[in-house]
Amino acid sequence: MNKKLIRTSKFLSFVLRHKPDEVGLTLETGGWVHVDALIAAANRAGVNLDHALLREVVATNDKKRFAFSEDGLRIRANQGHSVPIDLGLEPVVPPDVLFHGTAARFLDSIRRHGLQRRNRHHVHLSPDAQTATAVGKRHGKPVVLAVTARRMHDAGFPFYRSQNNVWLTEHVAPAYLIFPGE
Ligand code: HQG
Repeated sequence: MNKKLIRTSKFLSFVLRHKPDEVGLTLETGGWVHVDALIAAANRAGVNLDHALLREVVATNDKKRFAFSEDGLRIRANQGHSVPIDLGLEPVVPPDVLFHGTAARFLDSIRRHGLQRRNRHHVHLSPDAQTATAVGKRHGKPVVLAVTARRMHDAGFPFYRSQNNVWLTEHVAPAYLIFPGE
């Protein structure tokens, strides 16, 4: 992604995940917003956006963060929200193990409280350790934890998978975490 696309992606994350009201938008059920309303709101806020740029950001986004509705009239973020919306995801059976990338400085707290969703809707889990390492690096010295997801699921905890292959669950208790070296 070039600089312009990254800047636009960050703006879209801000609006579609966290602060739609800052640009005068309200998200519909499922987190959707009309493409035309989004473009108008962006332009009012001094952010250059048109249909072509929006399509390019959605198509080239490194993590496939955004998706258009089937009719192409609406757009939403696939995951990562802090605003209370229901993505309408169906529970799915996870693989035996999923991964969570975090920073070394959070480990003591995670050992005590498990993985908490913090200000997002869900705890975010990765399908592979490599992706988890990249997620952890955003916070500091990366550490990858394994989550015994299937065992958790079988104990009654639902898992969801976003359209861009991020695994989501409410909370991961310490009993379902494997720390490096264990
Ligand atoms: C940590 C990005 C202390 C948790 C990524 C994480 C992901 C605790 C941080 C998505 C804790 C929250 C989400 C506890 C959890 N004590 N720290 N008990 N429980 N934490 O950014 O998972 O680029 O909200 O380990 O790729 O890092 O935005 O979550 O370090 O998919 O599309 O609290 O965001 O995607 O940080 O990242 P975040 P995350 P995007």
